[in-house]
Parts: sequence; C-alpha cells; structure tokens
Amino acid sequence: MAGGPPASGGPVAGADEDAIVLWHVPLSRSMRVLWLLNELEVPFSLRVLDITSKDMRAAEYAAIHPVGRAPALQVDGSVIHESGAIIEYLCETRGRHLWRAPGAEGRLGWLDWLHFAETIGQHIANLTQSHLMLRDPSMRSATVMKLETARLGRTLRLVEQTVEGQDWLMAGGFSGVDCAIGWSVWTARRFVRLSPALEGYIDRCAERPAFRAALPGAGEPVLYDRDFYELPDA
Ligand SMILES: N[C@@H](CCC(=O)N[C@@H](CS)C(=O)NCC(=O)O)C(=O)O
Repeated sequence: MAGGPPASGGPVAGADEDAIVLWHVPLSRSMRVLWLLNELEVPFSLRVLDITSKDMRAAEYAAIHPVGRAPALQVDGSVIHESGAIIEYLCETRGRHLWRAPGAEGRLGWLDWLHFAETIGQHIANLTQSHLMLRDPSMRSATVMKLETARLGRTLRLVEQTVEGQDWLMAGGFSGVDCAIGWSVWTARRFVRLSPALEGYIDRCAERPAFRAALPGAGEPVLYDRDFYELPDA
C-alpha cells in the first residue's frame, strides 16, 4: 500500500530505519512472513501482538498499521502491510532463489500462487471469526460456517492437484509461495480434513527448521486454542 495509508512509505518514528521489524500475531497470516524471514536468515526484530487484547487498536500501532492488522513490516525505510507484497519484496531483494523474477520461467505460476494464498485466506479469516471471535453461539450462522467450510475445502483442491505430483508448488523446488500457501493449508486443517497429499505437503512445510522457528514461543498469545474446530449443528 505504498502511497496509500499514511504509515506506508515512511520509517517508524524512533526506530532504526535500516532495521527489519515484523509486527506479528502468532499463528496468523504474519506467520507467512516470519517463516520466510527465517528461511532467508536475515536479521530482524519481532514485535508480538495479542489479537485478543487492545494491542491492534492502540494508537501506537495505528501509527504502524492504520487498519490495525498483522503483518506489518518495516523494511528499507518503509512500512508495508500485505503478506503477499511483503513476500514478493523480500524474495526480490533478499532471496532471489525463492522468487521468480519477471521474465523467468515459472513467473506467472509463482505470482498466481502468491495471490491465491488470499483466496484461501479469506475463508480461513471468515471461519476464524465465526469459530473464535463470535464467542456467543447465537451470533454465529451455522449455514454461513458450513458454506465457508465447503468453499475453503474447494480452494484446497488446486493445491492438492499440484502437490500430488511434486513436493513444492513450483517444480524447481521450495520457494516464497510455499510460505504463503503452506501457512494457508497448515491453518485450513483446523477447519477441514486434509487429503493425504495435502497432509504430506504440510508435513514437509512443518519439517523445515525455518517453519518451526516461526511457531509461537513459550508464553506467547496464541490465536487458535485447538487443533480442529467442528461445525455447529445446523
Ligand atoms: N490480506 C492481508 C490480511 C491481514 C489480516 O487481516 N490479518 C489478520 C490476522 S490473520 C488481522 O490482523 N486481523 C485483525 C483484525 O481483523 O482486526 C494479508 O495477507 O496480510
């Protein structure tokens, strides 16, 4: 959103503007970025936010992310806010082996996967809201939850078709889009049962040391409190 909300395009007041800083809600979409930063082995600082507290709405954080979401990343003197844009920028500037540059073989497929992560992500967000944020069951719609679960499962078919035949999304091996889609599939498993091919894919993701280093540390607030959320009776 450079050129968009006021926090974009400028360094964070009082912070070393050369430093990479990630604002992160453990287990949320910002885990995509934390995982990638670990893969890249670049120095960075982590600011952990608790989504259930007032952290995200505090004036201090509004100066970083005017919409109060995670991730936010300070990098190269700017703050950027979309996990997909962050992944592309980090790969372009710090991990070209995990990128597909314009003109390179696989470029279109790489871009498609990067953005498809948010097609999956929107259903995860809706289900997270219904199962976790709407604590009073009378506020939930069982019909919408059922529909969102079916729609989430359907998005995963595209990933399944690909990882049935190869370990990673790109034929050339692990790349930045596995951080985007891998987190999405790994999180989707809290709401839908995965096929063996998808289980195999997230097992390969979860075996990576950089992924393990992106899991919540002891005492950090966690977004999800169980492995699987059953649908309520309609
Ligand atoms: N499309 C954005 C979505 C960011 C987003 O909505 N993050 C969630 C966590 S997964 C959040 O901060 N939610 C807090 C809220 O909605 O108030 C991205 O991929 O970075």
